[in-house]
Amino acid sequence: MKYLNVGLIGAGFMAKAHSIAYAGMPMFFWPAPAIPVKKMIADINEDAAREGAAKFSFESYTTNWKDIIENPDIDIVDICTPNNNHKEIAIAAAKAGKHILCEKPLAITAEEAREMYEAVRSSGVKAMVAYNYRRTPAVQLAKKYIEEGAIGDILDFRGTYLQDWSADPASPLSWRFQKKLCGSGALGDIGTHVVDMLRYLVGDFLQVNARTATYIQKRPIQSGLSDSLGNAKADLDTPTAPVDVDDQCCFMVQCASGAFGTIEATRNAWGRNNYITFEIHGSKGSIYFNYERRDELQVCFSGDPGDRRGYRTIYTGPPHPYGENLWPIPALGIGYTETKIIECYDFIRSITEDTQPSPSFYDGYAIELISDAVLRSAASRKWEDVQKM
Ligand code: SOE
Repeated sequence: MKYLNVGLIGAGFMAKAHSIAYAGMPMFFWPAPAIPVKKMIADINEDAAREGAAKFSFESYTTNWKDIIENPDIDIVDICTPNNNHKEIAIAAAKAGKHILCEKPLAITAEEAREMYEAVRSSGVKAMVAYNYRRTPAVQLAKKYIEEGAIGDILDFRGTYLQDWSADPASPLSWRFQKKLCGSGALGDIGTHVVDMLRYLVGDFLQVNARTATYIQKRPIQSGLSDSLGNAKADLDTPTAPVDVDDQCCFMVQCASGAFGTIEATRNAWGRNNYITFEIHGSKGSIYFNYERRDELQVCFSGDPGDRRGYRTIYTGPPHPYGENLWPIPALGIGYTETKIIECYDFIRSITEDTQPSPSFYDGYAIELISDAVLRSAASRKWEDVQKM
């Protein structure tokens, strides 16, 4: 059995998701392509690093991420830090010959993403961006329908990612509201998940026309980098500081294929929690997915008899992508963890089979070019081209 040693940087929410995936992957995908070994975890906050090592079962911890890069035993560098740190860590890891799993969005600008993409291309390491939702079996089934031509030529689509954790003005100013740390707000944090899924399903984006809004212009300052995702409420007398990223973004998309669509993302939509949806209309049928009902894919075909035409629901299970390795009965339930376990499996497999992981840093860079075009368009109030790579 092959073993791959993991060094994970950042000990917050995503570290938990990735650590569970490293532990769980071989239990689902047996025989595993390789067993990930949780060697070292890093966090600049020593308490977080120590606690992370204990909680997530890492052999050791450090407050200096460079210890992971310089450790010759480490095979994989897993980047779960705020977005502004991704570039420096990823480039150092690539130069040290480590494979990289990097949380999304890849970078805070397209220019940074380009440098990261070039670093991994010239070093030849495997590098994946953690856009996990495309790995939901129902999304993979949608891809299969599209590739088989079941819904014909894609005409148009709409995608959403709606949450409400930042709708409360008492929700503090974490790194997710500061441009220099995150790059953009709802767009980069959650909109890019939908961009990844739709780019994967309908193809390259050529042009966008966008609007963004910042509804809550100031938020209470929080100490430290840890991120409560709206759960910690500040006192009324806590000093505030400006928010300089979007709370909401909405844009039209013109695809290279001719298909046309809309995408919206907000973290201020009361009542919506992890409302990731897409609906794709083709010349011969339609597909609808809603992550809040992620075991289901709804499909409708023009060839169905007229008196039975309409959306029907398929519950994913063993016959579907990844299904044989997951649970033995359809609709037993795919969760966030399973999407991360599948992501881990595909990433480890790309290393052991020497194949290109997907979404790669190339895809991560392509998504940053789209985000840059969205922000340019929101400022110019005009259609903007997505720059070529
Ligand atoms: C916050 O909006 C967040 O944690 C995102 O950053 C994740 O990528 C998303 O999947 C869950 O919500």
